[in-house]
Amino acid sequence: MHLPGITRRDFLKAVGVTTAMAATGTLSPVLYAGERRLETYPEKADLLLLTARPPQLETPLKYFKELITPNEALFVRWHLANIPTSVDLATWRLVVHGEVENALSLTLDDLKRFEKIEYTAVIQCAGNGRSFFDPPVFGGQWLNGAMGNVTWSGVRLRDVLKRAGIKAGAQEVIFKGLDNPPLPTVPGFAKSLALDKAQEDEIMIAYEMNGRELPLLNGYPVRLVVPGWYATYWVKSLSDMEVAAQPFEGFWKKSAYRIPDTACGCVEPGSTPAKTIPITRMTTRSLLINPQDGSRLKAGRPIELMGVAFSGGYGIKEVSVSVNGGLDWRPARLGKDLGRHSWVQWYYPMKPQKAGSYDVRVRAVNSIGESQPLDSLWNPAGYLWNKIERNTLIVV
Ligand SMILES: Nc1nc2c(c(=O)[nH]1)N[C@H]1C(S)=C(S)[C@@H](COP(=O)(O)O)O[C@H]1N2
Ligand SMILES: [Mo]
Repeated sequence: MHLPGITRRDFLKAVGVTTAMAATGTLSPVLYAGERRLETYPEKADLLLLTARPPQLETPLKYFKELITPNEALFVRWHLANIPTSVDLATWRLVVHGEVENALSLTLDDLKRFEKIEYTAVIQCAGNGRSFFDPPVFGGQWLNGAMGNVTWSGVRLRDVLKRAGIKAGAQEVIFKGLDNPPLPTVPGFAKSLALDKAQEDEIMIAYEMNGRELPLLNGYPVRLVVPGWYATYWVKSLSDMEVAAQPFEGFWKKSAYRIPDTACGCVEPGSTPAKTIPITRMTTRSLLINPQDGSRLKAGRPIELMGVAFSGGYGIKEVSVSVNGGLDWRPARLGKDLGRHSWVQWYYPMKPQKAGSYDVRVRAVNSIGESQPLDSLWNPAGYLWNKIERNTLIVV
């Protein structure tokens, strides 16, 4: 929603204060976006706190210097305040029911008997970068830290569905986790995939992140992984899969996580789209990670810029860098290729001779030619952020 007549700073304050009040019932001025506290939660590193109830924690950019984001540093996002605080594997089951020949109730050990698969994939919240939209939009005011690059291992969703035996005429699979709404009137978190998508080779029920069990806040004991698509589909602490004869009409599909049904997924800033569709695949992005925006450098001293680039499942073909505000672009060198769902690190040598302020921009192109816009493409929910960002490096 567009808020006319409110400055960006007022808006961020308003959002933050509301969130803080929801969390604690009191006014806590430290919680507004742009001035966030670093917090340590169980199994997690020093992450930036967006909201405490439900926990929303963002990864500081320094962690993206690594090709793989450590489990402790991966961002956290829950929609509902009643999140699982412990899971007992003796009683935990993953159930499969609905339009199936054999309903299943699987222990974690049962699940681990299916063939194990593994790949590296970017996980990114659909609202990553939302705080940069202008005019501002409602929703979690993420900077760029609602993302990470993780090696996932687990089993194919398809293999589990096959064991259950899908009945003819079934259309979708509906996924639910262990989290519950705080009030019966609030819809529980559930997402669905059409059966043909659900049966793609790569869709995973993951029980490991980077070779270790999932942190509780990231969905222990298992979560769905839908590589290339935004994380809203990556249902955490997955416990219930229902094969349904009808398309799923739950709140999180019908009303939330929708984008304008236009070629760019965007509309005129501040306007309401005529028609919307569910968000799916991630846009192509590239970011400067080191040195960070605003850093000071010494004139005449060579430095290597580095960052990351990724796209929704098509790999990165090239990354170019401009150190003069977009006048000249030169190719960056790409690092190790961990597959089309992973991000790739890019490197670019810079030797600023003159003192002054350098406008540094990065642009990626994926293997099917998708790139990034110069100006932000606006949509009312603040999704798909992938504008070519402006970074300022100050040379002294
Ligand atoms: N059960 C459950 N799964 C969920 C959510 C949730 O609220 N409940 N949020 C989704 C959204 S919108 C995001 S961005 C990711 C966040 O995953 P992470 O906390 O592991 O980073 O989880 C997804 N899966
Ligand atoms: Mo999200």
